[in-house]
Amino acid sequence: MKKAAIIMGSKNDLPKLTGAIDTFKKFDVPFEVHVFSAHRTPEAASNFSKNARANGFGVLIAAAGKAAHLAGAIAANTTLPVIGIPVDASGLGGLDALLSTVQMPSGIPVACVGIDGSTNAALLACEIIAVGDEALAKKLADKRAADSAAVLEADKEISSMQ
Ligand code: RP5
Repeated sequence: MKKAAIIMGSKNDLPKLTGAIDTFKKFDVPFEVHVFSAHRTPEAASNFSKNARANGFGVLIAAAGKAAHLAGAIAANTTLPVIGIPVDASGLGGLDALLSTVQMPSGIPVACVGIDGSTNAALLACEIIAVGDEALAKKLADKRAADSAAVLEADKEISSMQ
């Protein structure tokens, strides 16, 4: 199976990424976690990205806050799918990072999830890997079914209170 990477711009972003880490563990998707900054360690970020396909990765997640250019910088150096997570790391509530991540100029795509949306980023990464992996696709479908059942159960419980 192809690996996923979670790359964060600062170790201070790590608390926002537990949802992604837990999701990869839950679905048994192999992953690595790294800290590379687009502005503090541009060469390390670029080297990782340039070599990611040869190193067995199938999808890269890049999480950053403030003027968040990490996902774009990673995407510039690979044709692997890149998912950006805008992190709330400033007094602007993450809107700064959201706009920086989502508004990539045409030609270098970055798929952007919601602010601090690390669980969805990992689920999307799993779905990308599952395009070529039936067993993983089945696990994802089972999760959807379990989520649906939980909502139907909640409806029963809440509606019976009235
Ligand atoms: C971004 O700037 C990082 O992704 C982080 O969210 C933010 C602040 O970084 P630190 O100054 O806390 O390291 O590059």
